[in-house]
Amino acid sequence: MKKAFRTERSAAELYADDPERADALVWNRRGALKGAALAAMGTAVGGAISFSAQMPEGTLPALFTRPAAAQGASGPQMMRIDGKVEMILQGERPLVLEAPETALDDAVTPNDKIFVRNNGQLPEVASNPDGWRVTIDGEVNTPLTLTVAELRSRFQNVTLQLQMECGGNGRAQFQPQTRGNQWGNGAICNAAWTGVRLRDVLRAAGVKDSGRYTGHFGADPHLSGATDRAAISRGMPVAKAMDEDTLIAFAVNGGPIPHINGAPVRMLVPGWPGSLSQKWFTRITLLPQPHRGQGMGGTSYRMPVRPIVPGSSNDGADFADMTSMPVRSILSSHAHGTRLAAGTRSLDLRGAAWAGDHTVRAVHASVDFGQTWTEMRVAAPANRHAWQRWEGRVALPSDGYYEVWYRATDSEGRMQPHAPANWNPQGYGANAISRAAILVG
Ligand SMILES: Nc1nc2c(c(=O)[nH]1)N[C@H]1C(S)=C(S)[C@@H](COP(=O)(O)O)O[C@H]1N2
Ligand SMILES: [Mo]
Repeated sequence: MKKAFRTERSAAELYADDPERADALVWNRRGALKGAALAAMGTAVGGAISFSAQMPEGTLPALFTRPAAAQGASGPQMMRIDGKVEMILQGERPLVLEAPETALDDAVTPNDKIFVRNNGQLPEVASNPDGWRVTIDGEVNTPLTLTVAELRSRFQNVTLQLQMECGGNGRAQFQPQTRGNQWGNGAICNAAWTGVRLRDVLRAAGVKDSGRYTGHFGADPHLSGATDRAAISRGMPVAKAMDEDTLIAFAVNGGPIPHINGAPVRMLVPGWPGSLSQKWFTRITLLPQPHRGQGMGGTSYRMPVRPIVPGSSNDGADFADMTSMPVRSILSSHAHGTRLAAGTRSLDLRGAAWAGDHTVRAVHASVDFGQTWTEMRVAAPANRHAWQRWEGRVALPSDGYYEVWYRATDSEGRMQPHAPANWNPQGYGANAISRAAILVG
């Protein structure tokens, strides 16, 4: 049986009260966690730390560094809106809601568990969804304006499970903290989207040789209400637009798209930053050079090519646009901070993993601070660009405090790293191994 528990204090509280004592507690004299310090740490996390001898030097228990929902007031702020399960509130204006990892326990993400990332205001609900118009213009032979009904009837309809992940997913891992929503791993969904292939529509318009990049537009007003500014307007190289999995979607999970997730029609650019997947989609333009819309250039959705000093300022001029998202995994069977009955000696774990345009080759879990790793079973993706479910069992030798560490390896052999790499001002690409605290007894 799972039950919430409270820790006595968080690392932040410890440090705020008495930094010297906190340091002594956490680091001891030689920088290793042992003896009295270990006992005190165990008290603080609510149970003796199992495998403490394996804890890498300088590692703090995950329950200190990342408060759990089960810790009540010190945990993340939750919010429930119509049509969604209870989500982690990342921002109210614009509204941004993250799915808790345990909400992502379905192979196909239901509508009420699709995260929300708005940059502007919500547009009005379309009174006639089928009559909503989408324009294709710019470097094309025949500019087109098509209604949703025409899109549906003129082009082949396809249904695919597709990852849609915010470019900043995992941002909370970065130290120093970067600007933007402090996402955990929950800015991801894998719903079944129905629509037409963008490439079929682009071919109907006839992309000229000069049409090398796209620019995307939507109907949501800018947060300020200014009518000459877009809430967000991103674009990509035409090759990604021509990928057979890049869709103009008018349905999700067999029904209409929820308004907050982009109804009546949105783009789906799987495996690349979610910001490309224009909601309330109205127009795509073909360009000879990269689009200069809101969210393009500078440090937006761009990463350093050569690492920069963490915390330094940078105009991003030398950065490169993000393309395929890095490998990441979630644990959906057990929430961080779960307490299990005394005597529990094994855990059946499950979750999902994905790797942008690539696939996931392996997922491993460790309950001894990374000393030994158990290989999980990883299912094949339902289709290209779908996430992959994983499951497996780990043994727990005694009662106490554990951390489940979980990490995926992509088809290119790249593994989630031990710490987020390539710090950048807007906090993209943090995909370090995740740690979920579990208390037995
Ligand atoms: N029109 C429009 N499209 C948009 C956005 C937006 O604010 N407006 N946000 C983008 C971002 S940053 C992400 S991560 C995804 C989120 O989609 P969701 O809210 O359905 O989860 O939509 C993208 N498309
Ligand atoms: Mo995003």
